[in-house]
Amino acid sequence: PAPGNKQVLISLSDKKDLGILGTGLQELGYTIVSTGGTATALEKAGVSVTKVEQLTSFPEMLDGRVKTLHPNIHGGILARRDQKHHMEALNEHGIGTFDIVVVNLYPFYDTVTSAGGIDFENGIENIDIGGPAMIRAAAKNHKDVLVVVDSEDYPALLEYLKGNQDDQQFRRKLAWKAFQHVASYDSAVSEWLWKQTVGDKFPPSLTVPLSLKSSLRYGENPHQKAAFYVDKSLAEVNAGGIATAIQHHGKEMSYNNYLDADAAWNCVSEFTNPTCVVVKHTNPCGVASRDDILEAYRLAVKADPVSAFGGIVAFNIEVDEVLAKEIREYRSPTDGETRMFYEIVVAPSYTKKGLEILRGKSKTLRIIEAKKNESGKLSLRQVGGGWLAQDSDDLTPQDIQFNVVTGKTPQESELRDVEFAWLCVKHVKSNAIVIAKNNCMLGMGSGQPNRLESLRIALRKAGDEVKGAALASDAFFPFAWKDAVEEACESGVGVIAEPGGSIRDGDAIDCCNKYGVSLVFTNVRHFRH
Ligand code: 93A
Repeated sequence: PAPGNKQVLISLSDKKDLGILGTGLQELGYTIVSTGGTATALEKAGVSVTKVEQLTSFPEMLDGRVKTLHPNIHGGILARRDQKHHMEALNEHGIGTFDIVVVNLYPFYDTVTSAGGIDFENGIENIDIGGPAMIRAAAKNHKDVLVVVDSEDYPALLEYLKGNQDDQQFRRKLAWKAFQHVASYDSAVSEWLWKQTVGDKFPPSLTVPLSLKSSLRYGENPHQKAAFYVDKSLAEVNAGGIATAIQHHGKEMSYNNYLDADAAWNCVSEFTNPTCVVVKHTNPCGVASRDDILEAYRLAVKADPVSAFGGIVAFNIEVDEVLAKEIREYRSPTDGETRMFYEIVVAPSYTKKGLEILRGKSKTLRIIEAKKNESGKLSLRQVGGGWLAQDSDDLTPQDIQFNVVTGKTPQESELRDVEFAWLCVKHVKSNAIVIAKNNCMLGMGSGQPNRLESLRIALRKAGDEVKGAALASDAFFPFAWKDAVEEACESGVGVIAEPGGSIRDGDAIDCCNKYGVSLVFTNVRHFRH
């Protein structure tokens, strides 16, 4: 272009808002250079375009593999405006500079994860080479080249161009975003290639692309800074889970809120019947399933009203007007007066009226709508200097054989209680004991360094209701078997479920036989550290 002429390079797979961008740039006097499909789309929108081929004097070749990979393009992006010899080199070869580069990449992730999948060759063809090259070049030279990879930034770009100030912060932010875009793209390609090599087998290739969702007010404690990142690959396909949940109302979610909401949502999602789970400090302290969700809610709170106060309430069914009223009005079973107070309500959906009523409960109550987590996801935890990876604990009671090992066989209803208690205990921090009856958790003990202590806490919480209930233990009773199993039997439970596998299993069986309690071995354990 003639000296002083401003030039922009646009090459987009996702052509959202392209017309607005093209028109805006044309009005600002930019010459627009584009690749095949983008040029066609711009012309359709009434914007005049110079085709890349006109600049390169080369046709798009090798089925489009080589379109923009040419010195006439990359020279115009990469030349340092403050270096005389760079500018002289451009002049010598008749290359014009680019002031703006707008590119987004072949939709690789969507394509390889599309329903039915695609074959290997097709996957390979969807790896964008020229696009990342332009984005990286522009981001490197962001001091003089604005780089845009996200259509949401078009308005800000046009605003910026209308002003006369050169804001280097704005340019740097765009460059940061550009490298994030390319990095997450390359992660997706590399993970896909890894899967093509080893299948879905463990260990996975761990290049999880994270993007900052929000800064949090503070971490676990007010003196700790904190932020929340989402797994970009999952967010892009709008997968379930707390990270992609919608907040309808209330105070901003805190670090601890996310942890607790996640725990509550994961637990309640396990159940198929209408269920309410109350969580405090990541442990379910009340769980109940009933055909009538109002009753389930009341029972879940009643299991431990003291802990439920200020807790998180989660449902696996829609919150309607009636349920919302109950949540708003329900008074603490401890004094029958104080209205229950919660940090968060989580549910898969809300009716309009239900939402309205909950909004009226308090200004701060966080109302969260979440989609069910997909199974088979990777779970990551940080330790000093590294990460531990495991696949998620997706076992359901249907996957488990409940083997009766005592003379006494549990009744049908006791077996159902065992299954219910087993589902609950999976979500309680180890050492974990859960006592349940008639689809309702009566007591739980969590996080104690010995199982006996957890047992005693659970028994105390269950009180007199323990008689004939089912008791589940997330792992077998070890050396203190005598104390623990005997105390459980003496309390009056009807059936005990535990994984078995201890060298003292025989003693546990003898003890249960002596008390006429049924013992069921599950052969799997559910540690949660
Ligand atoms: O095939 S490529 O790897 N080689 C290139 O030279 C090239 N130049 C642009 N991919 C290339 N692109 C990509 O084409 C861009 O990243 C963009 O996603 C897409 C736009 O193509 P079109 O304008 O023909 O729709």
